[in-house]
Amino acid sequence: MNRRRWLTGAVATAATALLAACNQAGTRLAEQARRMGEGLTLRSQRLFLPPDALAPTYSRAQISPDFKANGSVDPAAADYKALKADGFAGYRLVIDGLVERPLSLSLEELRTRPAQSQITKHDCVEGWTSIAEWTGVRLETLLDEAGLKPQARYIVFHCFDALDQREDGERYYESIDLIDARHPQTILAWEMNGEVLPVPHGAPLRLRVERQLGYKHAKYIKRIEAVESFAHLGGGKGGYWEDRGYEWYAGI
Ligand SMILES: Nc1nc2c(c(=O)[nH]1)N[C@H]1C(S)=C(S)[C@@H](COP(=O)(O)O)O[C@H]1N2
Ligand SMILES: [Mo]
Repeated sequence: MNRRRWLTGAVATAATALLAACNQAGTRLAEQARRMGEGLTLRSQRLFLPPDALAPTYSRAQISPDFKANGSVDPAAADYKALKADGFAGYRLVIDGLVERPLSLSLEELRTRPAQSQITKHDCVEGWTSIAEWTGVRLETLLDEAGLKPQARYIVFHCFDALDQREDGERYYESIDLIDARHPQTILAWEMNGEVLPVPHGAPLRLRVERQLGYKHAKYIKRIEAVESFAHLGGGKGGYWEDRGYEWYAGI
Protein backbone atom coordinates (compact mmCIF):
# COMPACT_ATOMS: atom_id res chain seq x y z
CA MET A 1 0.00 0.00 0.00
CA ASN A 2 2.75 2.39 1.03
CA ARG A 3 4.74 1.38 -1.94
CA ARG A 4 1.76 1.96 -4.21
CA ARG A 5 1.06 5.36 -2.71
CA TRP A 6 4.69 6.27 -3.10
CA LEU A 7 4.60 5.17 -6.72
CA THR A 8 1.40 7.11 -7.43
CA GLY A 9 2.91 10.14 -5.79
CA ALA A 10 6.12 9.77 -7.74
CA VAL A 11 4.24 9.46 -11.01
CA ALA A 12 2.09 12.48 -10.15
CA THR A 13 5.18 14.51 -9.28
CA ALA A 14 6.89 13.48 -12.48
CA ALA A 15 3.76 14.34 -14.48
CA THR A 16 3.51 17.74 -12.82
CA ALA A 17 7.16 18.42 -13.48
CA LEU A 18 6.72 17.36 -17.07
CA LEU A 19 3.71 19.60 -17.53
CA ALA A 20 5.53 22.53 -16.00
CA ALA A 21 8.48 21.89 -18.25
CA CYS A 22 6.13 21.68 -21.21
CA ASN A 23 4.46 24.94 -20.32
CA GLN A 24 7.73 26.70 -19.74
CA ALA A 25 9.29 25.28 -22.84
CA GLY A 26 6.16 25.35 -24.96
CA THR A 27 7.76 27.50 -27.57
CA ARG A 28 10.89 25.40 -27.48
CA LEU A 29 8.84 22.25 -28.05
CA ALA A 30 6.96 23.88 -30.89
CA GLU A 31 10.27 24.89 -32.36
CA GLN A 32 11.60 21.32 -32.03
CA ALA A 33 8.42 19.94 -33.61
CA ARG A 34 8.83 22.37 -36.49
CA ARG A 35 12.44 21.31 -36.91
CA MET A 36 11.41 17.64 -36.82
CA GLY A 37 8.79 18.41 -39.44
CA GLU A 38 11.41 20.06 -41.57
CA GLY A 39 13.78 17.14 -41.07
CA LEU A 40 10.97 14.79 -42.08
CA THR A 41 10.21 16.76 -45.24
CA LEU A 42 13.87 16.82 -46.17
CA ARG A 43 14.46 13.17 -45.35
CA SER A 44 11.25 11.85 -46.88
CA GLN A 45 11.80 13.83 -50.07
CA ARG A 46 15.40 12.67 -50.21
CA LEU A 47 14.30 9.09 -49.42
CA PHE A 48 11.22 8.71 -51.60
CA LEU A 49 11.99 10.99 -54.51
CA PRO A 50 14.88 10.16 -56.78
CA PRO A 51 17.42 13.01 -56.65
CA ASP A 52 16.43 13.89 -60.20
CA ALA A 53 12.62 13.83 -59.70
CA LEU A 54 11.32 16.70 -61.77
CA ALA A 55 8.98 19.48 -60.74
CA PRO A 56 5.89 19.62 -62.98
CA THR A 57 6.17 21.71 -66.12
CA TYR A 58 3.43 23.57 -67.96
CA SER A 59 2.49 24.71 -71.43
CA ARG A 60 3.02 28.21 -72.82
CA ALA A 61 -0.75 28.72 -72.67
CA GLN A 62 -0.61 28.27 -68.89
CA ILE A 63 1.91 31.08 -68.30
CA SER A 64 0.53 33.64 -65.83
CA PRO A 65 -0.12 37.01 -67.44
CA ASP A 66 0.49 38.75 -64.10
CA PHE A 67 3.41 37.07 -62.31
CA LYS A 68 3.76 38.90 -59.03
CA ALA A 69 7.13 40.41 -58.12
CA ASN A 70 7.86 39.83 -54.45
CA GLY A 71 10.39 40.83 -51.78
CA SER A 72 12.96 43.19 -53.25
CA VAL A 73 11.80 44.55 -56.58
CA ASP A 74 14.40 47.26 -57.26
CA PRO A 75 17.53 47.07 -55.10
CA ALA A 76 18.82 50.41 -53.85
CA ALA A 77 22.39 49.24 -53.20
CA ALA A 78 24.95 51.51 -54.87
CA ASP A 79 26.85 48.69 -56.57
CA TYR A 80 23.60 47.36 -58.03
CA LYS A 81 22.38 50.75 -59.22
CA ALA A 82 25.69 51.42 -60.97
CA LEU A 83 25.47 48.11 -62.84
CA LYS A 84 21.81 48.61 -63.70
CA ALA A 85 22.48 52.11 -65.11
CA ASP A 86 24.79 50.44 -67.61
CA GLY A 87 22.37 47.66 -68.61
CA PHE A 88 24.49 45.26 -66.51
CA ALA A 89 27.34 45.47 -69.07
CA GLY A 90 29.82 45.54 -66.18
CA TYR A 91 28.17 42.70 -64.28
CA ARG A 92 30.25 39.69 -63.40
CA LEU A 93 29.03 36.59 -61.66
CA VAL A 94 31.67 35.40 -59.21
CA ILE A 95 31.86 31.73 -58.27
CA ASP A 96 34.33 31.02 -55.50
CA GLY A 97 34.74 29.41 -52.10
CA LEU A 98 35.56 25.69 -52.09
CA VAL A 99 36.28 25.43 -55.81
CA GLU A 100 39.44 24.53 -57.73
CA ARG A 101 39.06 27.33 -60.30
CA PRO A 102 37.19 30.45 -59.16
CA LEU A 103 35.15 32.00 -62.00
CA SER A 104 34.17 35.54 -62.88
CA LEU A 105 31.76 35.61 -65.82
CA SER A 106 30.04 38.43 -67.69
CA LEU A 107 26.46 37.96 -68.91
CA GLU A 108 27.81 37.61 -72.42
CA GLU A 109 30.09 34.81 -71.27
CA LEU A 110 27.24 33.16 -69.37
CA ARG A 111 25.12 33.19 -72.53
CA THR A 112 27.74 31.14 -74.38
CA ARG A 113 27.03 28.24 -71.99
CA PRO A 114 24.35 25.72 -72.97
CA ALA A 115 20.97 27.22 -72.05
CA GLN A 116 17.73 25.49 -71.18
CA SER A 117 14.15 26.69 -70.77
CA GLN A 118 11.45 25.42 -68.44
CA ILE A 119 7.89 26.48 -67.71
CA THR A 120 7.27 25.98 -64.01
CA LYS A 121 5.05 27.10 -61.16
CA HIS A 122 6.48 29.44 -58.54
CA ASP A 123 5.02 28.81 -55.11
CA CYS A 124 5.42 31.59 -52.52
CA VAL A 125 5.05 30.82 -48.82
CA GLU A 126 2.65 33.78 -48.63
CA GLY A 127 0.11 31.72 -50.53
CA TRP A 128 0.24 32.68 -54.20
CA THR A 129 1.54 30.83 -57.23
CA SER A 130 2.44 31.93 -60.76
CA ILE A 131 3.68 30.14 -63.85
CA ALA A 132 6.49 31.43 -66.06
CA GLU A 133 9.09 30.26 -68.52
CA TRP A 134 12.67 30.59 -67.33
CA THR A 135 15.81 30.36 -69.44
CA GLY A 136 19.38 30.03 -68.25
CA VAL A 137 22.30 27.76 -67.62
CA ARG A 138 22.28 24.78 -65.29
CA LEU A 139 24.01 25.57 -62.03
CA GLU A 140 25.75 22.20 -62.29
CA THR A 141 27.44 23.25 -65.54
CA LEU A 142 29.11 26.20 -63.82
CA LEU A 143 29.95 24.25 -60.67
CA ASP A 144 31.69 21.63 -62.80
CA GLU A 145 33.60 24.34 -64.63
CA ALA A 146 34.76 25.74 -61.32
CA GLY A 147 35.41 22.25 -59.93
CA LEU A 148 33.93 21.71 -56.48
CA LYS A 149 36.43 20.68 -53.83
CA PRO A 150 35.49 17.50 -51.94
CA GLN A 151 34.69 19.47 -48.76
CA ALA A 152 31.99 21.52 -50.52
CA ARG A 153 28.53 20.64 -49.16
CA TYR A 154 26.36 23.69 -49.84
CA ILE A 155 26.06 26.37 -52.48
CA VAL A 156 25.42 29.88 -51.17
CA PHE A 157 23.92 32.70 -53.24
CA HIS A 158 24.94 36.21 -52.19
CA CYS A 159 22.56 38.88 -53.51
CA PHE A 160 22.82 42.61 -54.12
CA ASP A 161 19.66 43.62 -52.26
CA ALA A 162 18.93 44.47 -48.65
CA LEU A 163 15.20 44.31 -47.93
CA ASP A 164 15.35 47.54 -45.93
CA GLN A 165 17.00 49.24 -48.94
CA ARG A 166 19.78 50.56 -46.69
CA GLU A 167 23.37 50.57 -47.92
CA ASP A 168 24.47 48.84 -44.71
CA GLY A 169 21.36 46.64 -44.52
CA GLU A 170 21.74 42.88 -44.41
CA ARG A 171 21.87 41.58 -47.95
CA TYR A 172 19.64 38.73 -49.07
CA TYR A 173 21.30 35.35 -49.28
CA GLU A 174 20.24 31.74 -49.69
CA SER A 175 21.76 28.26 -49.75
CA ILE A 176 20.97 24.83 -51.14
CA ASP A 177 22.61 21.43 -50.87
CA LEU A 178 24.44 19.69 -53.71
CA ILE A 179 21.47 17.49 -54.59
CA ASP A 180 19.39 20.56 -55.43
CA ALA A 181 22.42 22.36 -56.89
CA ARG A 182 22.97 19.51 -59.36
CA HIS A 183 19.26 18.94 -60.07
CA PRO A 184 18.50 19.15 -63.81
CA GLN A 185 15.95 21.96 -63.31
CA THR A 186 18.19 24.11 -61.12
CA ILE A 187 19.26 26.98 -63.33
CA LEU A 188 20.61 30.50 -63.19
CA ALA A 189 18.07 32.36 -65.30
CA TRP A 190 18.66 35.51 -67.34
CA GLU A 191 15.36 35.32 -69.24
CA MET A 192 11.74 35.22 -68.16
CA ASN A 193 9.00 34.42 -70.69
CA GLY A 194 11.46 34.87 -73.55
CA GLU A 195 12.48 38.41 -72.50
CA VAL A 196 15.57 39.67 -70.69
CA LEU A 197 14.94 39.06 -66.97
CA PRO A 198 13.18 42.21 -65.66
CA VAL A 199 14.59 44.06 -62.65
CA PRO A 200 11.56 43.28 -60.39
CA HIS A 201 12.16 39.57 -60.99
CA GLY A 202 15.87 39.58 -60.20
CA ALA A 203 17.91 41.00 -63.09
CA PRO A 204 20.44 40.25 -64.27
CA LEU A 205 20.55 36.71 -62.85
CA ARG A 206 18.35 34.68 -60.51
CA LEU A 207 18.15 31.15 -59.25
CA ARG A 208 15.37 28.71 -60.13
CA VAL A 209 15.34 25.75 -57.75
CA GLU A 210 12.02 24.30 -58.80
CA ARG A 211 11.32 21.80 -56.01
CA GLN A 212 11.41 24.44 -53.29
CA LEU A 213 9.36 27.45 -52.20
CA GLY A 214 9.81 30.96 -53.60
CA TYR A 215 12.16 32.37 -51.00
CA LYS A 216 14.86 29.85 -51.97
CA HIS A 217 14.94 31.32 -55.51
CA ALA A 218 17.59 33.99 -54.94
CA LYS A 219 17.20 37.04 -57.20
CA TYR A 220 19.91 39.65 -57.95
CA ILE A 221 22.75 37.13 -57.60
CA LYS A 222 26.13 38.72 -57.13
CA ARG A 223 28.28 35.84 -56.01
CA ILE A 224 28.00 32.09 -55.63
CA GLU A 225 30.09 30.49 -52.92
CA ALA A 226 30.72 26.80 -52.28
CA VAL A 227 30.95 26.12 -48.55
CA GLU A 228 31.27 23.25 -46.12
CA SER A 229 28.90 24.90 -43.64
CA PHE A 230 26.81 28.06 -43.58
CA ALA A 231 27.10 28.50 -39.81
CA HIS A 232 29.41 31.53 -40.23
CA LEU A 233 27.07 33.39 -42.62
CA GLY A 234 24.45 35.92 -41.48
CA GLY A 235 22.48 34.43 -38.59
CA GLY A 236 23.87 30.97 -39.34
CA LYS A 237 20.64 29.40 -40.62
CA GLY A 238 21.52 29.40 -44.31
CA GLY A 239 19.38 32.24 -45.62
CA TYR A 240 17.93 35.68 -45.03
CA TRP A 241 14.46 34.33 -44.19
CA GLU A 242 15.83 31.23 -42.48
CA ASP A 243 17.61 33.57 -40.05
CA ARG A 244 14.13 34.97 -39.33
CA GLY A 245 12.45 31.60 -38.69
CA TYR A 246 11.69 30.08 -42.10
CA GLU A 247 12.72 26.50 -42.74
CA TRP A 248 16.00 25.93 -44.54
CA TYR A 249 14.55 23.06 -46.56
CA ALA A 250 11.44 24.44 -48.25
CA GLY A 251 10.43 21.39 -50.33
CA ILE A 252 7.06 21.62 -52.04
N1 LIG B 1 17.52 38.64 -53.63
C1 LIG B 1 16.27 38.33 -53.32
N2 LIG B 1 15.77 37.16 -53.74
C2 LIG B 1 14.50 36.82 -53.45
C3 LIG B 1 13.66 37.66 -52.67
C4 LIG B 1 14.21 38.90 -52.24
O1 LIG B 1 13.56 39.71 -51.57
N3 LIG B 1 15.51 39.19 -52.59
N4 LIG B 1 12.38 37.27 -52.35
C5 LIG B 1 12.08 35.84 -52.46
C6 LIG B 1 10.65 35.51 -52.42
S1 LIG B 1 9.91 35.44 -50.91
C7 LIG B 1 9.96 35.15 -53.53
S2 LIG B 1 8.37 34.61 -53.48
C8 LIG B 1 10.59 35.27 -54.87
C9 LIG B 1 9.79 36.23 -55.70
O2 LIG B 1 10.25 36.20 -57.02
P1 LIG B 1 9.50 37.14 -58.05
O3 LIG B 1 9.73 38.57 -57.62
O4 LIG B 1 10.06 36.84 -59.38
O5 LIG B 1 8.04 36.79 -57.92
O6 LIG B 1 11.92 35.71 -54.82
C10 LIG B 1 12.67 35.26 -53.74
N5 LIG B 1 14.03 35.64 -53.92
MO1 LIG C 1 7.99 34.26 -51.27
